[in-house]
Amino acid sequence: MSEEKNKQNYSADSIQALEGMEHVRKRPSMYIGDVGVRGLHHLVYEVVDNSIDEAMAGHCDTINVIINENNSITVKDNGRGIPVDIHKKEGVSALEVVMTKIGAGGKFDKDSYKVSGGLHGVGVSVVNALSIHLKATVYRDGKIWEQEYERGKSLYPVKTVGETSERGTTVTFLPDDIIFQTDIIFSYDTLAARLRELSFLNKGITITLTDKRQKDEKGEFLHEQFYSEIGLPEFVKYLDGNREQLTASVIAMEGEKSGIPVEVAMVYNTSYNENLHSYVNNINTHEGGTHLSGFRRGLTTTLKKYAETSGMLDKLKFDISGDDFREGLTAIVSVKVAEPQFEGQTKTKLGNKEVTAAVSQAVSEMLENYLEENPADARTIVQKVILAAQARHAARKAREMVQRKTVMSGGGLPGKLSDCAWTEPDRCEVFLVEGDSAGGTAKQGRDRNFQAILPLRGKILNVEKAMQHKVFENEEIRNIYTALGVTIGTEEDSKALNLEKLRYHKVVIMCDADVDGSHIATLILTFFFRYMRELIEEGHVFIATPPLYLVKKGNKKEYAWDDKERDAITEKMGGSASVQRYKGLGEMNAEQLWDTTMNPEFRTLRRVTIENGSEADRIFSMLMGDDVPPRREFIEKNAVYANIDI
Ligand code: 0RA
Repeated sequence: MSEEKNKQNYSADSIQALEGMEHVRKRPSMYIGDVGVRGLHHLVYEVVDNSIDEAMAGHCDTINVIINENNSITVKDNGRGIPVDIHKKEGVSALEVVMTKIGAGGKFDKDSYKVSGGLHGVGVSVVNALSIHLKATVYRDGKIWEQEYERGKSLYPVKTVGETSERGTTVTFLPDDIIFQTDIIFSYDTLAARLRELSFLNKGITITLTDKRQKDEKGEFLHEQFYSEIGLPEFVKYLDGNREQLTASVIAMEGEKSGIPVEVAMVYNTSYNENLHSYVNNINTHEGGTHLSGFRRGLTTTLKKYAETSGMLDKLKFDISGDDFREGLTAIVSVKVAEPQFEGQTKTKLGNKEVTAAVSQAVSEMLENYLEENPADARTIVQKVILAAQARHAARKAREMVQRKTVMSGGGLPGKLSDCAWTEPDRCEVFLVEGDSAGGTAKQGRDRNFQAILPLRGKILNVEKAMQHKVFENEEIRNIYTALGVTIGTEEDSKALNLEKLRYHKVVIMCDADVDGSHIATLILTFFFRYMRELIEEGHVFIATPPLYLVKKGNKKEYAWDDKERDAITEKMGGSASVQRYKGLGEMNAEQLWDTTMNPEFRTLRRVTIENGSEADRIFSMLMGDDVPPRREFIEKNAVYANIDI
């Protein structure tokens, strides 16, 4: 009877398990965010996070990630190996439970401090459910154990397949193309950026990435190793590699406050940009939250106190604001929170109240010590803050002008804007077009009901190198603010955006398909990234893709977006087809521009996303900064048109 009951329980549980796995397949976005490129890469992070947890618990120091030839992924670690003994409650191997039960991960080891975990911390079973095939191999207790699955269902009970003196876990999975609405192709750069970030956030772990799809000149697979001996201070140096440091050393601390592990590293540079990156349990919290507030508070109070007692502020006629302390600052705040509450639009804002004080105290202590021990650096920093405050006063007027103009909607629109007839923002789009002549063509070609055109004059200001007040004084940039209906600024945070009155839900950057055009697109993107980041994060920013060629024969006309396409069309039309290379939008007439680039039925708009905030920051500082060699290298590596995958 008791056996009978057990059986019943077992089958009831396994039905539940099945339902869980089926639910993942029915509603994958609930578990991995989306079923596009981002969700696809998320699968890798989910598996790697399990190995990171094992490393954080002190049982593993090496993680190898391999992109296999068929775009399956292998993640191998040298940890203790997932347990394979029979799980008492489930009646099957613990490995099978971990792999096939939603939310089972980590259940066995309550004592271990499990703080990592992907965006949703859902566990490897989710990856299994979303894979055509997955194989788990465990090296443990002298034996090699194995189990395979198809779309989350085990193909056989866990079995031994050999003996070993090694320890560890290897997982190989091939994502299911029925689930994903994108090709199953992994981006080396995207994975590399995340693995590099993880190695900085978790010092002492060796993480490698190998791409078996690509060989270098020597016939070896593309390969990189990520390892950071000291963690965040190295991360800061890496991020600021293209900027000029104000002080020689990075200010860093690591400690625990109220049971919350806090790590901070920061350095001032000579730029005018603020670069704060924050993490909770290795997850980038790009909406910030309580840990970031704590950092700001600690920074402001400590620096202010130091500046006041030093007497350097005595002649200052105006207040110093929070912003001023962060101009030219690059900082990383990383905390580990046992039960993080994530809030905000993208669930990347930390809500746990107790964290603010912990981080604020940690930062105050670290900074006080640093300032005391490095008086020369301290003076340099305070001088920089004073300069920032002076510039802010100059900027205030400019900013108020932007605000005043933006508030008067309708009448206050820029003269150059050719607005659309409809007024519902979710139906409307605005094209930012380089130059008046292309602007004229776009104006003729558009559907004036829902498409507005804002021509921009030549190269817009490089905001990477400009002081804030210069940015707000710039006419082209002011036109962008007013045309979009976006307002800015509080005293505490002058760049705080208000998107409530956004007049168009699609903001399309339309530039020539050549080197100059991509430079201008990059300048505009840099502006959006530094000053209107939420606009990108909320998915409003797009890049238009005009064709490169027109292939004609008789009255047959076709467009081509690259050389391969051009050759295919030429061949299809049979010899003697004529090929016209578009050098710029200006060479197209209004009808052609509409057909190829503006008509929603046929055009391709590329939505701009930020895959990795810290890497995007580094790339913009490199592309738009003073240093030429790294920029040239990047552009050469990324072929003819720097295709910035941010
Ligand atoms: C729980 C308990 C133990 C190991 C693991 C989890 C583990 C999970 C993963 C996932 C990827 N790599 C991993 N490595 C280890 C072992 C507990 C013990 O041996 O006492």
